[in-house]
Formats: sequence, C-alpha cells, structure tokens
Amino acid sequence: MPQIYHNVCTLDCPAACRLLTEVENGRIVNIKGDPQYAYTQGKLCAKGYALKERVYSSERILHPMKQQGKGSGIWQKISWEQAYTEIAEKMIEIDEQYGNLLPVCLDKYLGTTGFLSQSVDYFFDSLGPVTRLAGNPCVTTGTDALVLNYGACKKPVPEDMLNSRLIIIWGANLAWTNIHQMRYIFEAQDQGAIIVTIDPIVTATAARSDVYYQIHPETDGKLALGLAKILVNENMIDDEFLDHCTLGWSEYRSYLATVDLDEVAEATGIPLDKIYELAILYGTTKPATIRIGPGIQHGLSGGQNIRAIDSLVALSGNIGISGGNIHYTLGEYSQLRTPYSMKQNLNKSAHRVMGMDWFTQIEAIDPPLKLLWIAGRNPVAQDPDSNLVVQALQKIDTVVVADHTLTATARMADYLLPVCSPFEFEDFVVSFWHYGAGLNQQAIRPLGESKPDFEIMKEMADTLNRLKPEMSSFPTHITARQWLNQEFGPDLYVALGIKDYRDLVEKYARLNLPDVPWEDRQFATPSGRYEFFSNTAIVYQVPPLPSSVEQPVLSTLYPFRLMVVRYCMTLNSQFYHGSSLRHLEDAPVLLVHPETGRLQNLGEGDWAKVYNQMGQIELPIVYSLTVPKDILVTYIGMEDSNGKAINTLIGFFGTDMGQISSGSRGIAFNNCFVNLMRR
Ligand SMILES: Nc1nc2c(c(=O)[nH]1)N[C@H]1C(S)=C(S)[C@@H](COP(=O)(O)OP(=O)(O)OC[C@H]3O[C@@H](n4cnc5c(=O)[nH]c(N)nc54)[C@H](O)[C@@H]3O)O[C@H]1N2
Ligand SMILES: Nc1nc2c(c(=O)[nH]1)N[C@H]1C(S)=C(S)[C@@H](COP(=O)(O)OP(=O)(O)OC[C@H]3O[C@@H](n4cnc5c(=O)[nH]c(N)nc54)[C@H](O)[C@@H]3O)O[C@H]1N2
Ligand code: SF4
Ligand SMILES: [Mo]
Repeated sequence: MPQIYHNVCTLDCPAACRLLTEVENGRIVNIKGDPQYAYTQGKLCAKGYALKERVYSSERILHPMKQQGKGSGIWQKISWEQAYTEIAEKMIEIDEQYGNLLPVCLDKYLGTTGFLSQSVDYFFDSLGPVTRLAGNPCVTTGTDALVLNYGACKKPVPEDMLNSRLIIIWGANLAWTNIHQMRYIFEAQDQGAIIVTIDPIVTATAARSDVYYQIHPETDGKLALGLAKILVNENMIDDEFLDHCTLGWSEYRSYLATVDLDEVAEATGIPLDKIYELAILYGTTKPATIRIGPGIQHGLSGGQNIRAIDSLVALSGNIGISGGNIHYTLGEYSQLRTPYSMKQNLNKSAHRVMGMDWFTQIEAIDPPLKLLWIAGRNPVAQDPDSNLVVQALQKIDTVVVADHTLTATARMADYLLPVCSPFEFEDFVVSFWHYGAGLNQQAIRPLGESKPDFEIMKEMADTLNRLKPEMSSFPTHITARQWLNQEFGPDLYVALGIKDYRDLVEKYARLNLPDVPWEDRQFATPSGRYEFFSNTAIVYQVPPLPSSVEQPVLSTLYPFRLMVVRYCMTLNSQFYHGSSLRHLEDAPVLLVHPETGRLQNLGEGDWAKVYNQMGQIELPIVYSLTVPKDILVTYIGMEDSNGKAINTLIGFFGTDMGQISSGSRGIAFNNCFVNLMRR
C-alpha cells in the first residue's frame, strides 16, 4: 500500500490545488487531487497531473554547478561547500571594496508560492542594506487602479460568483489560467446567469460564454466609458450610492458627457448596437460581477482602463453586494507573505531600490551591481527585452541562480544551485485567490544534492559568518519549521484559525476575510468614499478621473500586434523544461489568421520570421480563426527554434500605475508590434 502525503501545488496559479501524493519505497508513484478540498474537489489541471514527471525529470539539476563563462555551456559539478565559500568570498570582497553591500541584489518572485521561500528575501534583509528590486511583473497596475478607486484591492470569495446573474470575464482566459473558477461559472450559468467574455482573441473561455465581444486590445477603457455613458443616459445608475458614497461623481458625469459613442465603437471595433446591448444587459441584470484578468493591465494605460471598468461597478450599484463587485486578486497577499521581522524592518532598512527596469540601468548605477541572486524567477524568458536582460547579466560579475532546471536565465549564471521540488520539504501555502491554506508535507527525500531555499540561505549565512563574523543575522540555529512559525504566526495563524501550520494536515483553513468586500461602504480612500476623482492619482502623475488614453498608432513597418498569452500546458516559463506537456500540441507556435497568413504567403506549418526593431524569432505557423487579422498570438515563457526567448521582441514600456502597491510601474508586455515573413 502506498503511503499518502498531503501536498499543495505551489505554482503561481490561483487554484493552489491540494494534492494527495502516493509514495512507495521512497518514490512518488502517483499525484492526484484531494477530493476533501472544497474549492478544487479533487480535480487538477494537466500540469498538476504532470508534477510527478517534473520531480523525476532527467532535465532536473541535482548538483551545484559552476559555469566557465556565462552562456558558455561549460559546466562543472561543484560541492555545496565550494559554492557557498566562493559566493561568500565575493560578498565579503564587495563589502570591503565598496564599504557596503549595495552592489549585491536579489531578483525573486513567485516561482513557488510556498511561504518558506520567503527566507530568501529574509536572508538578503539580514545582510543590511543591499539592492532590492521593487515591483513585480504581475498584478501591480490593476492593484493600483483599485487602490485609487476604493483605497484597497479587495475581492469577494470566488464562490460568490454563484450569486451573480451576470458574469463579465474581461481580459482573462480563465479556462486556461483559473481553471477551477470555471466550475463556479458553469454552475452559475446552469442557474441562469449570463456569461460574457470581452477579449481580442476567441479564447477557450470565450467559447464557453453566452456572449463574446471581440475588442481591439487596450481599448477597454474606452468601451467602459461608452458603457458608463449609456448607463447614465438610460438612467440605469444607483443614485443613492453615487450621491452618498462617492467622490467626484459630478466631475465624472461631466466627463462622460464628452465621450463620443461613435468614436468608442470605432476604437474598440465593437458596433454601437452591440455596445448598447452590453450596457443594457449590465444595467438591468443584478447582481452582476466582473472578473478582470492580469492580461488586460499589461498595456500602456492598463491602470486607467481598469479604473474605467471598475467605475461601472460603482455606477450600477454592484459594490458591496453579494454576486456583485470586481474579482481581481487578493491585494493583501504580498503583506501576508512578508516575514514578520521584515515588516518590522521595512522603514528602518536602507536598501537601494531599483524598479522592474533594473536591467536597462545597469551601466548607470553607482555603485554598480556586482552580485545578483535569482530565485523563483526566470527574467530572461519573462522580463521584456530578453537580449538586454542577457547583456545585463553578462555585465554582473557573479550571477547565482537557484532553480530546478537549466532555464534561459540559468544558462547565464555563474553558479546554478539545485532547489528541491515542493514534495521534498515541509512548507505551507496560502492561495491568493480563494484564501485557502494548505500544508506541503515532505513526501520524499531531496533528490540528489538539491536543497530547499531555506537550507541554502541558512548555510550561506553560516559560511558568511564563519568567514566574516556577523555579516548576516539570518537565524542559522533554528529549523525551517521554527522559522515559519516565528515569522508567520501568530497574526496569519489567527486569520487562519490555526496554532501551527502543521494543523493544516487535518484541517481545512481559510483566511477569515469577508465573503463580500465593502459591504459597509466604508472605503479606504482619503475621503472614505469610492473615488471617481482621485487626488492620490495626481500625486502619481495619473489623470484624476478614469479617463481614456490615446493608443499608439500602428506603424507600417510593424503592422501586427504580438500578443503573448498564457498556455494551458505551461505556467509562465515552467513546464517548458522538464515536462513533455507542451509537446502534446507542438508548442510554441504562432497563431495567425488564415487571411493574414495567405497575404504574407505563409501556409500552415511554414516557418515564419517574426521581427521588429528589437530582434527576431522563428516560429511555425498555425492558422486560427480565433485571432484577428492584425494580431499574432504566441505563448508565454517559450523559446523559438534557435533558443531565443519570445520576449526578445518586447520592449520595456512601463504601464501607467504600479508604484503605490509596489514602488515600481507595471510592465506593458502587450505593447508589442511586429512584422512577419517567410523564414
Ligand atoms: N495555465 C496557466 N495558468 C496561469 C498562468 C500560466 O502561465 N499558465 N499564469 C498565472 C499568472 S502569473 C497570471 S498573472 C494569470 C494571468 O491570467 P490571464 O490574465 O487570464 O492570462 P493572459 O493569458 O495573460 O491574458 C488573458 C487574456 O487577456 C487578453 N488580453 C490581453 N490584452 C487585452 C486587452 O487589452 N483587452 C482585453 N479585453 N483583453 C486582453 C488576452 O487575449 C488573453 O486571452 O494566470 C495565472 N494562471
Ligand atoms: N510577454 C509576457 N511576459 C510576461 C507576462 C505576459 O503577460 N507577457 N506576464 C508576466 C507575469 S504576470 C508574471 S507573474 C511573470 C512570471 O515570470 P517569473 O516570475 O520569472 O516566473 P516563472 O517563469 O514561473 O519562473 C519562476 C522560476 O522559479 C523556479 N522555481 C520554482 N520553484 C522554486 C523554488 O522553490 N525555489 C527557487 N529558487 N526557484 C523555484 C522555476 O523553476 C522557474 O524557473 O511573467 C511576466 N512575463
Ligand atoms: S497549476 Fe493550478 S490548477 Fe493546475 S494543479 Fe497547480 S494549482 Fe491546480
Ligand atoms: Mo502573473
């Protein structure tokens, strides 16, 4: 009989599925969904079922490695002792040369949602002032938009969609990116709710909706303003809420009067009668909710677009009611994941802070970056301008990557440190979507010489302190379990109703946040009201009203917009390596409208060169009627036939927001224009 362990999928995915891991003779024989778990009911996505393959993949790195020259491919196995000592010596050398550790920097994000990985941040904090990267590539723009409107980014529980009579899925492909939410959407649909999708691409989600609007990218703000104008004209607004709970309503109303509906139809590509249809549907069906995807905020004016969409919720009286509101992301998440001692230190630390565009400033900063530690991130694949990221990494003396496989970024490392899979150490996870928490039991022993991030940081601190006493205040004397309990209990545990994270084996726990946000209509804005007009926006050089912003005009040189969307078989860049999943559909490909393909003399299966001023990549063509004629679509995190990252073609453009929640603007990944020709 196999032994069963409780685990959680730690991928950066809203579901945080609970898993049952069957182990025989110290080896995982099966990983399946835990049927006890209310949100996911024992189902997993394809990636969940492929987790075992990833653990035992021959592509996994199982020993510390050192490369002779970044990108040379000449790797040598080294001992942990050698890796720690050489990296510690570099840090000490930097400290002695510069008199501080500002040339040392960390780049980290949600490669794993496990809380123990926060020990990496904690280690860099323990060194005193270093360089830290503010911001993240994900949800910051939209978070700020909601912060401007409400004062905080809050959301309803996912199950609240069952109470909605209308669900608008606006710029999200939930059937691929939030798969378990589709069950609630289908259930609501079975009970008579209408499902609307607004997306430039006919996605798998659009295919399952009742109504689909094909919109030109980045014109969502315009559509929202047009809808708002019709709601006002047709008197389908909640006067009581508007008069008593909002700020700037009269300014917003005056602004809406200037919106030209014909222009909205022209800009969005949605005929005026269809815009009316949607406005009437939204204005007359209550409660109605809107699910905004992170995809939509990756545009130049992503923040203003989200503010405009959100103001529909305020106009129509859908705020604070069950079945209404906006579903976006759990705004409190990054605070929850910050270790207690780091929160205490936040104001005291004198870190040098760089934004998401750090790699564009590599020549200019003083003191220069000398040592970069990358954990839970793959910036060469996932940041814009992959070539520039590679060049930046080349200019940094010592690049350390802690990862599972030889990713695009790891190929540019000097040291590659093998981290364990989540089945190889104990940890816990809280979902940023459904608030459920789960325990990751250690199901098997670490493979090869791999270690969890916590052990790596602890031993790194030990080595540093041995070579130069008191370099790091990282607690080298305690276990991971003690550290987790010390840094995340008791506040988080009270919110979860547990005493120790190990209680989660037996217990289903969820953050005790309200099911519906803003029921009391006490908003967290400076005025205490929902702010159509935001003075805070002005401070951040954003127009105070959710006004529309002109979009860049397509250049004749690069007449197609390239949209890099997520893929059902990968998770950002993960599963590109170490899994056979993506091969099931021969990804990566370039999806092209057949008419566009024919005009460019490119047939199905032909190889196309996709290029712009940034560079070029080569991909095989797949004809698809799901894609508009002026858009090309490919999948995130992949590489072309020459090993070039897709993001090679994406320039670094900041979005209009992100600084409030994260200190750095978001990234306008979708602002990418290209041309194509036969290879
Ligand atoms: N399978 C899978 N699931 C994932 C991930 C993954 O990589 N794979 N990644 C996770 C992460 S980190 C994130 S942030 C989320 C992202 O989740 P989503 O936001 O759902 O993912 P995207 O594919 O980035 O974008 C969703 C849709 O936005 C549309 N879109 C892009 N621009 C616009 C626009 O201007 N207007 C409108 N209306 N639509 C637009 C795209 O056509 C696309 O269909 O998914 C998470 N879940
Ligand atoms: N073109 C384009 N680019 C985008 C986006 C887009 O929409 N379009 N979306 C952006 C968004 S929303 C996001 S969230 C980012 C995501 O981009 P990244 O944050 O870079 O995410 P991943 O590609 O998942 O890379 C995470 C790495 O962490 C590693 N990892 C996993 N577990 C562990 C662990 O326990 N310890 C350590 N040390 N490492 C581990 C994985 O193997 C993987 O290599 O991409 C952004 N990039
Ligand atoms: S990727 Fe998401 S849906 Fe798939 S198993 Fe992991 S948590 Fe569940
Ligand atoms: Mo993301």
